[in-house]
Amino acid sequence: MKIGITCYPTYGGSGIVATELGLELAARGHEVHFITYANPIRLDPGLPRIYYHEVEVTPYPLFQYPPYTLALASRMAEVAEWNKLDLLHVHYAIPHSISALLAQQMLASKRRLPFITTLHGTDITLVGTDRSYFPITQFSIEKSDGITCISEDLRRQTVEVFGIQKPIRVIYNFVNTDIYRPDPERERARDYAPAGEKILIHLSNFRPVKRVLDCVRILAETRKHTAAHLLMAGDGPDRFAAESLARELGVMEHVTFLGKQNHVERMIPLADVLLMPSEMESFGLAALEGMACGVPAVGTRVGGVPELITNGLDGFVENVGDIAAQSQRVVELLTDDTLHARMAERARESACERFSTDRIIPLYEVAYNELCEGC
Ligand code: GMT
Repeated sequence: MKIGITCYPTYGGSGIVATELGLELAARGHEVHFITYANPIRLDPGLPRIYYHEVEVTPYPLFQYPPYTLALASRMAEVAEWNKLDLLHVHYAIPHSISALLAQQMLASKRRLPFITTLHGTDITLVGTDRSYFPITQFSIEKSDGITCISEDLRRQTVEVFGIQKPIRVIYNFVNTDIYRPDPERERARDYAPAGEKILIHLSNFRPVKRVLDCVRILAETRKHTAAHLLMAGDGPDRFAAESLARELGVMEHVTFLGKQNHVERMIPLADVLLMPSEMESFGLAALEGMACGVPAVGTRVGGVPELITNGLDGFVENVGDIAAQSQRVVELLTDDTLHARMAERARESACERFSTDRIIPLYEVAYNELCEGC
């Protein structure tokens, strides 16, 4: 098939999922056209059957807000026509679904161009429910020819909050378990923990919803019981506050702020435990990447996380903001080698058995085929 993919190309789970989906589809013989305003971070240009079409948004003194949604719609219609795309697949409803709908209408007299919208979380739970975006989000989801979302919990919320009548298919996020895998050598761990301290890792965009300050608090609590070092991968609005808190709690020398990372698969296997203390997480891709690397997560009982982590089996989930309980789980994992080995093994197994590319990508192919029947 010839598939157009649109996503946010910068750091964020939805863009990562969209990019990796495109790479996997191309590897399976499909032709994939990324239509985005920048090259998606995990996209290696030059791979077979992968094309990248940049969306240019021309500024003009009259435009206080350059109309990206319209520039994207124009580019989608052009790319679809010139490359004879079978469908568009947009990730994150706002504004990508509306652009796809416009592109579809622009081409309507010439050909049918169905589009599928994948909901990722904050497009529904935070941004979509904002008063100014609610009606357009609802409209664009209803107008999508196909709708998928990344957890049962997100489907429930989408139906409850937006009253969507159309079927919403749950397709869980996935991980390439050949790329994300344990590293028994863990050579580079010594760079961060020269005295053999255990390593905690957190990965996110450091937005308030991620509660990155909790990671610093958990480290400080954990260090009262056992030596540990925290790797903070990513960047965003709460980084400065996290650094300040680390100084305040006297643990700054035990935290490394790594900044944005393009190859998290090289960092995660260095860790013993992954921290995901989020306020909300519709899936929790970082935890899945950790599980695939044999790094159990201590996360929170929110959104779709309990669908990913089976509490007590392949990781732990505790209540949001309960630093004592989350630290207690971290300490258990760092001090009980038998527990850690068992959980690390189960985490890897869960990633391979439930969320591998071999299992999940065909579900998207089925959705595409159904969408294009009668094209
Ligand atoms: O978590 C973010 O702030 C980024 C956001 C996105 O859309 O890029 O992530 C959402 O999509 C990810 C990929 O499907 C999910 O793994 C995350 O759980 C989800 N984030 C939230 O629900 C907060």
